[in-house]
Amino acid sequence: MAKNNNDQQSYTEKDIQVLKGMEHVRKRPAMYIGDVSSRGLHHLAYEVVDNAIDEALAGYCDKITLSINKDGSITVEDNGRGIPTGPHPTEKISTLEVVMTQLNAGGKFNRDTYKVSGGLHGVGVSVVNALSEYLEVEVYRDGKIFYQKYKRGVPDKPVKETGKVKQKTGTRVTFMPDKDIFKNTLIKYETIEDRLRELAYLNKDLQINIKDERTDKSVEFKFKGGLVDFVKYLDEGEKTMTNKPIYITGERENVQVEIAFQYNDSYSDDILTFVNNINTIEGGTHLEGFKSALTRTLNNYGLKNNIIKSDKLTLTGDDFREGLTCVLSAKVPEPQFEGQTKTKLGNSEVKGIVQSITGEQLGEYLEENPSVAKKILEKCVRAAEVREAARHARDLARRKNALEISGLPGKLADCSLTDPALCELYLVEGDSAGGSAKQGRDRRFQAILPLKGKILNVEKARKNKIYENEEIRTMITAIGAGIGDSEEFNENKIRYDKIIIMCDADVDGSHIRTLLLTFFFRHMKPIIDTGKLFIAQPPLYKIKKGKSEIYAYNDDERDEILKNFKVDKKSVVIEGGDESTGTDGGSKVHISRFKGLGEMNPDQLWSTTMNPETRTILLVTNDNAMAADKLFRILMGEEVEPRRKFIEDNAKYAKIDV
Ligand code: 28F
Repeated sequence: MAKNNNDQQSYTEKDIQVLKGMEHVRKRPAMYIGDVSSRGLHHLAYEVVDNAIDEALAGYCDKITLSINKDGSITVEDNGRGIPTGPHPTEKISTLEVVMTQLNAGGKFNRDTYKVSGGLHGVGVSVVNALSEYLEVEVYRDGKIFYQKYKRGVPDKPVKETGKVKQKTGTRVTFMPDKDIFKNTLIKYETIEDRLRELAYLNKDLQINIKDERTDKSVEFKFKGGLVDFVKYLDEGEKTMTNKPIYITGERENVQVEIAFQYNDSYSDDILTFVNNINTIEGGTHLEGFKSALTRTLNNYGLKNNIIKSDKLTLTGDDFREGLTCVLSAKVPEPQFEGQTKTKLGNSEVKGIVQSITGEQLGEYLEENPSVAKKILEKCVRAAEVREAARHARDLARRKNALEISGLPGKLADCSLTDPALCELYLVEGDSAGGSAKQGRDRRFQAILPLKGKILNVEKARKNKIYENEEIRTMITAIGAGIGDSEEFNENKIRYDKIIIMCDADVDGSHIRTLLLTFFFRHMKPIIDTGKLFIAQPPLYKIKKGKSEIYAYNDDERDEILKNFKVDKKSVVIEGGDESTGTDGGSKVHISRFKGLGEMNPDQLWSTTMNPETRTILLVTNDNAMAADKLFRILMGEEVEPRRKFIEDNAKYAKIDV
């Protein structure tokens, strides 16, 4: 009797503990999923998919489907073994319930897959459960269907057997993100598609299907070539030097390494790295190992075969990466993630492992394919020659600059404070808007750099052209941290905490914005990675009634304001920049459309677009480096056909002037 009582008591204690866990997740969701913005919301879906991927990595699942349902809920299903449903060895309830409701339950059991510790992934499906209005799980196992439903992480009833199945095994989870937790619960199809495509490339032969029941969009991924297909996809439309990517794979000390790469005739490189299927945007030891082996192996081969003449010039790592497109995927048992966004691999042993595997296999490849090897090496030598010429041009430019007193470009209206943490730099389209911004700003912490006309399209230009370009040089000097990757770019020298692109809200403005984004993405990526790049949001309309003035930032807002003014929309005609009027049975309503930033007077520009108290600025993130890279190539690259297709596909959504 006493024993029973004890059991009863510990069971309730456990219950309370579980409830407390769920409460904590709901109280501090950001601790578990990073944030409650769109990023965190999509992370819920990835978390569920990750569990299915783990089952695939364990070798028991080859198909995963995700659907975004009409009501906004998400269903993920796999054909794995199904989460075990029998009594849990220590918890007295179904293992399924333990997995779904107890924090870190997945981690307690060693599933022998490459689980992710730290970072955002791998928090467990119980976190998704806690942050869902409701969640339903169905397990197909032992010829039976098991079912349980939860509300905000709390089970409705015990796990129940609801039916029978023949042969079928697997797990199916449906969840509805909780509107009390997330600012916006709208799942974006494209975001899901980008990540799941990436996962399908990273896990070859795995079938991943997506269906959006709201729009009937759907796609089915299955890539037999894995990373090789991934690299081909990234280089779609590029002229490449090899007819298929070089593929390297190996395993050492339980670390699996898989790499595919090739060279195209462009001047930028694109290296995507992953650890346990997570995009390591900040790189890390795996990337270091690869770069080091690539440089050494190609350099040795070039010297040995007299393609590199050692007395003439020395090649740098950059020279060996010009035009390189590469995907590197490592599977690491206990990854340590570091860096600003916890996406930099820290495990020191991985460097040597990737380096030796790459060195050996690339060495063999070069010996076996001498004509390809020669082509690659000659390209690297050419890159070095051009780099030398560019350095020469830069030296000249620097000497010219030294003559200026402060070293800062004359066009820059700098702020008076010097602590970078407090300062902002506005990059402004055009001299007239630049003038308004200079007058309207708070000169203590806001610096203004007017940029005239269209800036250079860096996607089409070689490095020396980029350094020679006046507008670009001015930006580099103003920002103060140099240009290029970590070797040449010094994050600590960035002179501003925010760099804000301010362009007109028209087609030209959006083109200039894209050119600037391309520049930052290709040549100052750390600015994006550390969350320092923003886009200003100037208003489109000024609506005036009597003494009150309201600004509208888009057409919907304009209509909303007109509604509040009780103006019959049909009686208002809005044309170009003309002022037009409507009536609500008395005083007139004036609507003016701003043609450009230059049209606003300094006060208006300050109060609508620059005042930190009232403005809205959009943060430029690099959540999906791959998608961004592809987009920039399409929009800014040489190939006309993919660009035309992109514009046609997106004509309804975006106005892009290319
Ligand atoms: C739709 C999302 O979550 N799939 C999953 C499995 C399979 C096993 C498992 C998952 C064992 C005890 C921790 C089955 N048989 N899809 C999914 N498929 N979890 S999640 O085990 C969980 C561990 O608790 C599984 C034998 N071993 C493991």
